[in-house]
Amino acid sequence: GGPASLSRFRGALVAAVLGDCVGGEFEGAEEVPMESVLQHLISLDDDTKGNGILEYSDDTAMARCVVQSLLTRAGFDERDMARRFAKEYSASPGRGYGSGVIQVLKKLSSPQLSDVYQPARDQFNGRGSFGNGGAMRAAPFALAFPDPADVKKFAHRGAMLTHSCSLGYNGAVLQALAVHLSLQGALDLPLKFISTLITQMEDVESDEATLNDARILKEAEKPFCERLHRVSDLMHRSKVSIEEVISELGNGIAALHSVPTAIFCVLHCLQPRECLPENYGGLERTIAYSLALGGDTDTIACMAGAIAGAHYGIEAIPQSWIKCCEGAEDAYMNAERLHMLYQQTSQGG
Ligand code: R7I
Ligand code: MG
Ligand code: MG
Repeated sequence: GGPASLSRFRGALVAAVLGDCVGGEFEGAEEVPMESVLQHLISLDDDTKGNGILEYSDDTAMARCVVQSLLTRAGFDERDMARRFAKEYSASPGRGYGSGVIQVLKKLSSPQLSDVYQPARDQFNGRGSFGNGGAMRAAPFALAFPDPADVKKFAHRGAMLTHSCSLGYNGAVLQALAVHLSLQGALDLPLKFISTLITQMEDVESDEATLNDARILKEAEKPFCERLHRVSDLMHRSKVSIEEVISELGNGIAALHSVPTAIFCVLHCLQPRECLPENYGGLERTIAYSLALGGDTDTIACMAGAIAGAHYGIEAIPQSWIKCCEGAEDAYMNAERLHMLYQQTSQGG
């Protein structure tokens, strides 16, 4: 489809759910042989399975809250979104939430709370979390707001409800921007795609809070920019091993060690790769490759899925995979509603 087509919206939201559901199998595994990944993916084609056998985790649970809030309020409403996160957590606490964020979600359910951003600020001795929980649920912001300035602003605020460290919320901004660009067809020119992201993040990471957090945590001056330069370097190499990707970019639970990694997975899989089946299209390659990195597989595949889905569109996703994943049908339908909201906003209505 063309820029911002309905197919791209559906692709983004559905592939994010697939990445989460399919990636859950390997979350936390240190080494994942590609053979195991392919076996897992082939098992999804088995007709006797299907009907949502793979449950989604916190990644999708929270993204669904973001989607419902943006749709119901026709824009960003922090109190509404916070209330939905808290309600979702208390209804299904066993979805695999990060150990720190649980405290925030419990506090957010208190009716006495006056500032919904305060519980997140209290995390980790007042510095806030740098986990990837803000980034894993950031894609819907790109599907609700056509203007990249809004995408950045609201992805930031939405992440701040649980992640007040800049190394957490800037990961959400980066992920939302990547989905935004992909929706516009920007992955047709991969080198321009990565350089645009670097330019954007140069600006995002130039504020005082970011420079301060980076100094305290002994990271590069602009941590996400530095990682995106590494992504760009890896893109220019003729051969890159999984081990090199993990050591250069990471596969962990910190936003800094997973968002640039997810972006790399998408870029690397734009073309066929020796380690992946020839009959796989780009979307399938991206998901398979993300899982083979091990570590935080559900989240990396979820984020890579959103970016790749926005590029390839819904037609690139195997029906058998959709059938196996809890929440994929809902994502398909919600994508259409987001597409309508996005178009209303583009037309200034
Ligand atoms: O970021 P968050 O929501 O977790 C998301 C991850 C995804 O992989 C999901 O699939 C799920 O499995 O969890 O949850 P947080 O608790 O805010 O952060 C995740 C973890 O990162 C924490 O439990 C800590 O181990 C670590 N972490 C920190 N450790 C030390 N200092 C995050 N911030 C800090 C910190 O400032
Ligand atoms: Mg999860
Ligand atoms: Mg995870």
